[in-house]
Amino acid sequence: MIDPIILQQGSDWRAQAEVFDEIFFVFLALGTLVGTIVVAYTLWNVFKYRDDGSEPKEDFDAPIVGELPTGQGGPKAKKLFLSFGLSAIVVISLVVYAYGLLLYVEEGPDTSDAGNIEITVEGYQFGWEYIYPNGYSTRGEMIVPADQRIDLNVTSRDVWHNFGSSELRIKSDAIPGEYSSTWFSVSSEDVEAQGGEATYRVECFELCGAGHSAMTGQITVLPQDEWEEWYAGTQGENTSSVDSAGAGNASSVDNAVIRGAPA
Ligand SMILES: [Cu+2]
Repeated sequence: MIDPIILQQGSDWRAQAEVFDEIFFVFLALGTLVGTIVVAYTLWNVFKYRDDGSEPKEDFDAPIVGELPTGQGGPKAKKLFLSFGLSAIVVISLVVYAYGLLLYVEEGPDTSDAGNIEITVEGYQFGWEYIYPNGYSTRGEMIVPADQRIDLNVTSRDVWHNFGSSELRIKSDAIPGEYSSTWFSVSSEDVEAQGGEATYRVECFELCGAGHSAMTGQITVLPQDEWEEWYAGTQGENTSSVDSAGAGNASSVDNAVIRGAPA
């Protein structure tokens, strides 16, 4: 439960995917543990209090609708309050813990000194255009550096879309005239693990028309120095008409040439 506070202050911040994986694991582990205890205790009681015909019928302590089962002298009531108490502690702890982590996911780590990179993501029927801080734009493929917080401002130029990458655990509405923001980061270890260039699939998560299923893209993460080199090469290119479809297509071609792969 101290985790979220450490996360927001420390420089050793984590990717959204790690945070979500941790929440998933904690809920899965606790759910399994509590479920096992409850089912085992129930089965044990079913066995212990089975009707073997030895108890006289007049002593039968039947539960009464609307009344707490106090039993004789109260030991059953104690158990009841104990189980309520434990459940409350577990539930409240989980709420506080998960909410703290989700606040971190919303806000993101404070890396203002490192100079965050802000990219505008514009959805259209049917594809994605990424506009970099210098005005350069690419289609289909977003190219970003490792170890850096990437801020995305997601919008659309026609209908409602939804920009997301399952692997990076990011997902954000793309609505015409509005900007919704999200962030992500990929560590250089992950880039290293994928052979010096990490790629993540991008999809549209809002049924937006006939080409919706083909509305995919890619996020490519390069080591910092390689990215800087690439980014320096985009300076002055395609800065005037990022909104025009023709220029966008041209940039996509340029991009394919530079990257040596189809965008
Ligand atoms: Cu779409």
